Parts: sequence; C-alpha cells; structure tokens
Amino acid sequence: MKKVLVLGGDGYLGWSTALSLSKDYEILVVDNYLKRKLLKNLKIKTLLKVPELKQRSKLWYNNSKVAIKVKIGDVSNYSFISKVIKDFEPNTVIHFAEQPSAPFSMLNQKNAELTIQNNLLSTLNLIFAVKDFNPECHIIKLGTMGEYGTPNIDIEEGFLNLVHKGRKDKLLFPKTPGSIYHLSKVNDSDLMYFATRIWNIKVTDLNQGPVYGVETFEENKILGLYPMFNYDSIFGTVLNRFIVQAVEGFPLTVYGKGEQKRGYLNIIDTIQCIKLAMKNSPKKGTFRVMNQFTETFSVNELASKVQKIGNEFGLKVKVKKIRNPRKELEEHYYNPKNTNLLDLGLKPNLLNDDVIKNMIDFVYTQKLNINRNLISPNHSWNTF
Ligand code: USQ
Repeated sequence: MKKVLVLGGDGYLGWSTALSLSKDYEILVVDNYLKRKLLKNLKIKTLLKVPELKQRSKLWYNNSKVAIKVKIGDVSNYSFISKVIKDFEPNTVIHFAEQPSAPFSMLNQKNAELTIQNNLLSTLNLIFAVKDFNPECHIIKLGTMGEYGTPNIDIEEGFLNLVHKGRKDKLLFPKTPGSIYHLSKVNDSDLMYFATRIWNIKVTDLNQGPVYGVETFEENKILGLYPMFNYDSIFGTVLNRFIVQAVEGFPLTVYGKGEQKRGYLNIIDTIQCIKLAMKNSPKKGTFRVMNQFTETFSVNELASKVQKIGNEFGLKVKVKKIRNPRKELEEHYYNPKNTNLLDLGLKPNLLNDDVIKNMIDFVYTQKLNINRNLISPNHSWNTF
C-alpha cells in the first residue's frame, strides 16, 4: 500500500482528505492543533464539536476497521518534520499545515507574524525534509486562487507566456494578493518553484478557491467524523456562513457591493482533485500548478441562491449589504482558467439546488449550536 502523509490533518480539509484516502492508502496525519488554539483564544466555536485526532481515528477504526495513524507536532520545526519524513517514508505528502484565514492574518501585527512564520517555515522545512531524506516523494501543496488577486486579465494556471521587447519566456503569473495570508501562499509558491528548479524535487501547487460543504462521503455520517465547520467571520468561508445565517434567521452578510467574484468548489471536489493530483504525479524537477475550483460566482449570486432555496424551506431569508470589512475590489473582471484538473478527469459536483438544500438540512439539525454573536464581522482590514 502506498503511503500518504497528511500535514494539517485536523482541519476542515485535511481531515476530510485523510478519511477519504484511508481505505486505499496507508495514512499518517500530523497536526499541532494550532487552529484549535487560535479558535480558543478568539472564543470561536465550530458548528460541531470535533473530537481530537486520536479519538477520531479510533472512532473511524471502530466503524470501518481502517486505520489512520496520528502524530501531534509542528511541521514548521525542521527536526520534527524531518524525523516524520525519515520514519514514515511517504510516497506523497499533502500539505495543509497552514494558518488558513485571511481575516485572521489581518487582525494585528502578531497575527500577521504568526501567519508568515507558520506558513513559510512549514513549507520551507517540509521542502528541506523531502530533499534531504525522501527526494522521490511528491509534495501536494494547498495554495489559493487568492494568490492571483483580481487582475484585469485572464488568470492562467501558475505561469504566463510573455513576450517582452521581442523576447519570449514562461514566467510565474504576476501575483497581487489581498491579505497577509494570501501573500504567505504566494511566498510558499515561490519557495516551492525554487526547490523544484534547484533541488529537483516534484511539487503540485493546487490554487484552490473558497470551499463549501460538510458531507464528504457515505461513511462520515457519524457526527464525530464530520470536519471542522466554521461559520464565524474569521474562519468561515462565505457559502458555509450564508447557509448558517439562513438557518439562524440572520440576514445574509454581503460585504460591500457584493460583486466580488471567486472560483468556488464543493469539499467533495477538493478531495477528488487531490486524488487526481496524486495519481498523476509530475516528473522530478517539476513545479506543476493547477487552479482548483469548479465554477465562479459573485457574492450576490451566492446570496440569491441561498435565499431562493431557504425561502422554499420557509426560512424567510433576508440579504443585507454591509460595510466591507476587507479591502478588495467589489466590481472587477474575473476569468480564471481551470482546465488542468478537468484534463486529468475532474467531474465537478456543481452548486445546484440540491447541494444547497442538503447543506441547509444538515445545518438545521445543528441549529441549537449556532452562536449569533459569531456572525457579524468585528474586524476591519483598513485599521491594520
Ligand atoms: N464575503 C462576504 N460576506 C461574508 C464573508 C465573505 O461578502 O460574510 C466575501 C469576501 O469579502 C470575499 C468572498 O466573500 O470577497 C470570499 O470570502 P471567503 O471568506 O469565503 O474566502 P477568503 O477569505 O478569500 O478565504 C477562503 C479560505 C482560504 C482560501 C480562500 C480561497 O479561508 O483558506 O485560501 O478562501 S480564495 O478566496 O480563492 O483565495
């Protein structure tokens, strides 16, 4: 059985990925519970109580007889990650071990420093550990579509073919990220491209858009196996937040004009994309970039969809445009490419009415856990 190391395996995407891969691969998940600590400090609760990794792994084993190994430790610490790579000898490493929130990174200097330090050192030290002890291993790194920002030209997948003063080259796409978090991901990409050129390792950078959803595959119908689902204004992604707001009877919080466009995908497709990247590993010395989303929407379009389905449930959903706590373009051109994963066989699970209905249905069962005080944004990037 091939071995897969999942770094950041406690999080929303890391755990769901580990669970889904565990029947076909030998899995080790690693996490230092950084996100749990940040949530605790900010007094933020997730929709569901999520057991710690060892308990979740036990629960999964008792239900499926499939093992997931767990190790608690900090990927940004070179001695820790190099020992893990040496001892486990993975064929693939999937790297989610980063501070994942743009708003968090913009709250104050301390958070910006934590984000840069954690995200860059975890990527740097993973690169060194792979180069030093397991150079054949494929690193799959979760990047973000927000690395590109919202330029007034089409967004390609990682690279741009340029003609300048009569000469041609293929260079990394120029990036204009809008938060310290997104900037840390740009720097991660630079580090990894560097490492593939200089040390001949192989890396796939998956530039992912905001993810939505909670249910991943059949067996996770056990509540203790559901992923960490945030709906607060710091860690919750927009569609997940809108679903919770609709169920709670809270007007949907559209920031500013609401014409901000992003590329979205279902959590099921995050897992599908990672599996495709794994099965189609690039050659050594390659930095492969794939844009990971299935369709683009403006915030207004998402709000209308949730309102329409919510009203069919009798929820009387209101939409409210509020002052944008972020500094971002609220009306812009947006035409990102996403053909690389489709070419590998991605079958998108699009955001149809049933998907929204199922999310509302699920969140409704957890309505008593919703804390209204976590919904309104209580931060502003401009006061940073
Ligand atoms: N937005 C609202 N109302 C809300 C929340 C968000 O209008 O209540 C807007 C934001 O202003 C933004 C858009 O919705 O224009 C998306 O916001 P988001 O919070 O869903 O996504 P973002 O902060 O960009 O970050 C999330 C994940 C991050 C991932 C990123 C992909 O937290 O880990 O990297 O999505 S991307 O956005 O493509 O960079």
